Amino acid sequence: PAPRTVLLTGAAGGLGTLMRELLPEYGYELRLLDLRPIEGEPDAIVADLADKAALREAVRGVDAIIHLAGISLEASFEKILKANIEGTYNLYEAAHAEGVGRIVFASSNHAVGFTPRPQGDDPLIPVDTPHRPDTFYGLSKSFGEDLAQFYWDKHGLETVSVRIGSCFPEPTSVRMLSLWMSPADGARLLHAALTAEHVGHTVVYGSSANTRLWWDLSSARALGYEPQDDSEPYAEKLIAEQGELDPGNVAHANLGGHFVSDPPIWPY
Ligand code: NAI
Ligand code: 15L
Repeated sequence: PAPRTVLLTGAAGGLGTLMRELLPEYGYELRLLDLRPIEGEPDAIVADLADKAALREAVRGVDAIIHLAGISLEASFEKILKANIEGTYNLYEAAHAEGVGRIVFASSNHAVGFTPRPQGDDPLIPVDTPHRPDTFYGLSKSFGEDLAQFYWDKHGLETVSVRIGSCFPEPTSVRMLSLWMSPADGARLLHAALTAEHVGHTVVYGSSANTRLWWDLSSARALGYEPQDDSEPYAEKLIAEQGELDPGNVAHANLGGHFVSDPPIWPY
């Protein structure tokens, strides 16, 4: 049966807020969790991923989990270790202990951020390209994907790891023209990841059907994902403002963009 009750971790964040609005239309009942309280959501669980007892209780009885919580930019290894590496492990342990069947894991393009972006007639980046994290942050996403593979092989806990590009209401850079995932397509992809049968551990790229796509969406489409959006209408204005990407600039040459050289730092 299709999952109905879904735990959404990181529900107070940017993506969590967008998905809280869009996913109920697909019939899900969301249980929300975040480190921070969420205005207008008194039932949301306020807990740290470090709190194993709180996680056990939070996952109890849900059909699936969408795991967005964690540090979403670059930070010290110690911070990343606590929130993203140990935190994701704690969540998987809780899910396994409570018999939750599936997790959709918010991985990132930064797990493979040092992969050169395609230029000219180069092929799209395949989903089985080797991990090439561009930051400690990206390294934690590579770890999360391996953790997901391990819990599938060892315990039969399924995961779809979504290497999200840039999911924001609009693309705001020339790089994002290639990586943008509209919020509506984000909800479509999460819905596909929750409902496709027999996913084992599947890795997919998360973006809209952008004209300037850099990566191969076929494993996402195989889940039933049919993206409806394309960043191209934003291209003319962004390129006029920012110029075309310069292949000689290291911050433009790889999938991870400026994360490879000058990553944005987590402010907390
Ligand atoms: P965000 O930073 O806005 O939200 C992350 C949320 O996680 C925050 O509300 C924060 O309070 C919570 N959090 C952090 N540490 C926690 C902990 N120890 N315990 C409980 N909650 C904790 O990030 P955003 O943009 O919403 O991203 C969500 C997820 O998707 C992240 O895992 C991020 O790495 C991933 N992602 C997002 C992309 C995007 O375009 N928005 C692109 C690629 C990956
Ligand atoms: C990410 O992984 C970040 O969480 C998000 O804030 C964006 O910076 C995105 O990658 C990106 O590469 O644009």
